[in-house]
Amino acid sequence: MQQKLITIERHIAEQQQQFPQATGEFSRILRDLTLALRIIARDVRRAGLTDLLGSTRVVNVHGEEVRKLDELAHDVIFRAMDHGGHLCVMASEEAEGLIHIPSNYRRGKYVMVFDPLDGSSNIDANITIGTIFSIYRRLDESLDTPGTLEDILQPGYKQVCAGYAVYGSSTQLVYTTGMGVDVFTFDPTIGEFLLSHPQVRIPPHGSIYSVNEGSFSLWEERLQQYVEYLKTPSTDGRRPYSLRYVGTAVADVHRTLFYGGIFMYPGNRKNPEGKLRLIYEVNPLAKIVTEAGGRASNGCCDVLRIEPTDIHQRTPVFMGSSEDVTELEQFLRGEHPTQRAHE
Ligand code: P6P
Repeated sequence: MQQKLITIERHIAEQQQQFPQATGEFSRILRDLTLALRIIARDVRRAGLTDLLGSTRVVNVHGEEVRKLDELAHDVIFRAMDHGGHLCVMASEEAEGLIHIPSNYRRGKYVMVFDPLDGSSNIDANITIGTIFSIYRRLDESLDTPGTLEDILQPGYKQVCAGYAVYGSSTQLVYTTGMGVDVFTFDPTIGEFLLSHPQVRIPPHGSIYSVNEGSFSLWEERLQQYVEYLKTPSTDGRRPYSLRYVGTAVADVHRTLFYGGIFMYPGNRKNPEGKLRLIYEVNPLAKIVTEAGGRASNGCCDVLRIEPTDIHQRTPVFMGSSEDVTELEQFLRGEHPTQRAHE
């Protein structure tokens, strides 16, 4: 049967009808955000032609060189979102502290955190990159004062919306408001995101693992045992798994969402907390994976329950098919049957 032609605006409006008390403010946030994503997608696709590649020679708060597209994406999102009257504060990978709404604009009751361009190191090689975002309600909705750090430092389970855009062979927008995960594919001939994969569900287990195995020697022994287990042929044919690693979290998680398996960015002896940022990378991706029936763990518990203490704090993360993440946690506890045989 032919899929109904539904734009993301129509989809948001239909979802909103299920919340009688909804004011339409939330729909307008997503409308403004999708405008920013369309602009970023356009510039990403032309980057090679309009000298947007390369670096600004500026170093961000993390000591990483800011790529021109990083800076552009950050500015586009800020300019699309700052005047809508829906947000009281924002935070971004590209900004050290809180991003306040200019005093000449009305503030709203929502908070938005985002990674404007995830995968920056891949830009010059034309490898898939993405934009990640989360939306929360402010802690005290009776206020119309500027949002605070506490409004930003909310645990991931409080997200009212989470999603990402992935600039790959096509541009797709994946988002959830807690009623499942829907995927929209951008049609540049009409400038619309059209619903292409409604209510995506992640397979309960997969046959792909995704990790930078170059750090193997720095991992704790039980994680080494888990990855060796994945690579060891099994009599039921479920193993060995295949290794797929793009090096852009959005791309690796997007593949995991559709094909199943497990994506990992673990801590190691040099970086015990790993590399990925909890608030604007891990939590939105974890919300998507969890809403699609998967799991997202820091190795021992659900990342969405972590109480953040810093805007840019990092966390180890293991996310994907529920059975794969559960088996990983079993290994890290030293309780997998194959480990008892060794120990
Ligand atoms: P590594 C991209 O720079 C990023 O922040 C994530 O998108 C990605 O998963 C990770 O870094 C890749 O890091 O150390 O494997 O190159």
